[in-house]
Amino acid sequence: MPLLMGVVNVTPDSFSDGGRWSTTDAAIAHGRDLLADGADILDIGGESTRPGATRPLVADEIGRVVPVIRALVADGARVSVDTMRAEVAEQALAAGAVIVNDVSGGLADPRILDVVASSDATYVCMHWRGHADRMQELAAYDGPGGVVAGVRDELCERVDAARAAGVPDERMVLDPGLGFAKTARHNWTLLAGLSVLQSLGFPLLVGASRKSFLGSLLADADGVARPVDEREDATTALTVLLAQQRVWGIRVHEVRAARDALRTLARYEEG
Ligand code: PMM
Repeated sequence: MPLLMGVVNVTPDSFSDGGRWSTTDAAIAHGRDLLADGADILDIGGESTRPGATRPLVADEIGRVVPVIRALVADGARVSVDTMRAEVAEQALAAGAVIVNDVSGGLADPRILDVVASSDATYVCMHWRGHADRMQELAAYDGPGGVVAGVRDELCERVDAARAAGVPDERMVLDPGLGFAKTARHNWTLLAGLSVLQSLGFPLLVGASRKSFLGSLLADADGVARPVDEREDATTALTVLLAQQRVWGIRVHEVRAARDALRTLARYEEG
């Protein structure tokens, strides 16, 4: 079964849980709840990547994530840092994080690849085309093979960059980056074409939890999107489908529902 990565956004403005865990104490308590719910990994982030978000100062991002990482590592958690910045990754690794989850795949701050290379950390390399303030303008995939081939080819370029910096293949995980420079239709096409990305030979992480393509799928009769906190059942359905595709990891906000779904699937597969 895939690993469950529970999200701890230490941010005032994330789309999915904006502000609920923005203090150090609230974030640590939330991380502990996610562990109790069955998270394998806690993904701690201090920068919101919602469309249109403004970037925090580096020092503020470090101040948000490092104390939370330190406390949860001390509890025995396997911690990932969700950052695009080399300096934040460096401090997070020093605080005990063992995974660098870089939603920019090394494009936002190429030095992050050197930081990963000189550590033992796993590198999650996500498909990305630009910062939140302009990513929706970049959602066009006109080449042959459409979005699936486009994402595959651009991920391969990022893998080459990571290799060139010295990150070994065994420490890389790829992520299609649902919602990042992608329309709802692109996200569905990528989900249906995951096997193409899997054929690259790297483990895959997928983050679909609560994203807006689920809100539009579940829109009401007037076309009003289903609110973020009412997309959990659709998220859980995708958790089961992704587990059946044998992805390496699934990034979710509600770990208990995802864990229940994986336990059910595992028992079903046993027969
Ligand atoms: N999505 C978000 C943030 N970080 N990291 C990875 N690897 N994959 C994702 O799909 C991803 C991510 C945005 O969602 P959030 O605001 O709920 O954290």
